[in-house]
Formats: sequence, C-alpha cells, structure tokens
Amino acid sequence: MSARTTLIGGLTVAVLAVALVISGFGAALAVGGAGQKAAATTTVTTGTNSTSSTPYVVTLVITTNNVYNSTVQAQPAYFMLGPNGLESSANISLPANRLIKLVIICYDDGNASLVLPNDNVVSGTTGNSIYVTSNDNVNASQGPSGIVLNGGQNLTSVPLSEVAHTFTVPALNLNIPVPLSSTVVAYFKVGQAGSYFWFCETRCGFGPDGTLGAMSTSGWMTGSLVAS
Ligand SMILES: [Cu+2]
Repeated sequence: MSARTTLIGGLTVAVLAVALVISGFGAALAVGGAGQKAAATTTVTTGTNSTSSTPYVVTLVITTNNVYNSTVQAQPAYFMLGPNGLESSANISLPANRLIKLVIICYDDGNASLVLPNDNVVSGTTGNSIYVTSNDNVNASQGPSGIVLNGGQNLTSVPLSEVAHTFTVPALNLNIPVPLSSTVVAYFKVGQAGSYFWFCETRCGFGPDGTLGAMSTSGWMTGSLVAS
C-alpha cells in the first residue's frame, strides 16, 4: 500500500481511486470493443496489408498479489485483456504498420525504483507522451472540502515517486512509464514485423535487487511483443 492510505481521510482517497480505476476500466473496455469491431470491418474491406485510420486497441492490466510460488508469494503481473477476460501477457500479438492504441490499467498502488535512469521518461509513442487518467496523485489534489479532480493529463515523463511499472520494448525505443493506480493510454506503431522482447524496468520483482521473480518470468513482467 502506498503511504497516502495512512493519511487521515486516506480511506476516502483510496475508495475514490478504486472507483476511478473501475470507471476507467469500463471506458477502456468500451473503447476496446469498438476498436476491435472497426478493425475487423477494415480488414475485410481493404485487405491485411493496408494501414487503417482506426487504431488497433491492445489493453493490458497490471494486478498485484498474484502468487508466484510458495517462497516468493505475491508478485505483480501484466495481463492482456481478451474477449473472455484476462489472458497471459507472455505473447502480445498486434499488427505491424498500424497505429496501436495501448491502454494500460494499473491496479498497483505501490512505487518501485527504476532499473535504469530515465526509465521514467516516455519514448517511442506518438508525441513522446502518454495520457494518464485515474491517478489521484497526478490528476488530483486535496482541496479544503475534498478531492479536486483535474482530469486526464498528457505526460512526457512520470515523477520518480509515481512510477509503479514500465512497459518497455528496447528494440522499438518504446518506453511507457506507468504511474501507480492509473490508466495510461499511448499510441505507437511497429514499423517492422517481428518478435520483440518487452520488459518492465522497475525493480518490482523478487530478490535483493527486485529483478527476480516476476521481473525475470515471461507472462509476468516480461514477454514477447509479436507484430505481424
Ligand atoms: Cu514491474
């Protein structure tokens, strides 16, 4: 749990944060559904190699308290949101040469330190920025009579104290820092078909430096991004 839940009134903040995340989740589901329907229509009418003006939507969900094994216990993990619920993130498939709308819903409310400096800086996305909603630290402040919501924000970097995980594909120069308790939207394109490794670049795993457990296991905090 983050420090803010220990503050007076922290319960209210936490409850609202959950509500915001859930509402963001619903919005992402609605957007994802519409995007996928449009994608199918476009494929039928224009062929598989054409580019479409409609982004292809990929939705990832980060959860915590996934039991890794009896020794390591709880670890965070990325999942892919499929038509029937959460699926493994070990192989994330998407089309090459088409605009991708990546939605990352992060239920993790804890901060983690970076593996490398600048891992909190966005790269490889449209405008080298991300759109962040539902993060009560980034998007809200405590006012005299409650929380003041500021709406979503475009960010080119995330404050170190706010980074929970990253979605990073070094071969594509793609780095998306994910703030705790947030929903992130980012656009990018994979110019060349192929299989690329993705990683989280925070020390969110197990062991003395946090790079074991989830951090070193496919389908948890790393995997393959397969563009075809
Ligand atoms: Cu991570």
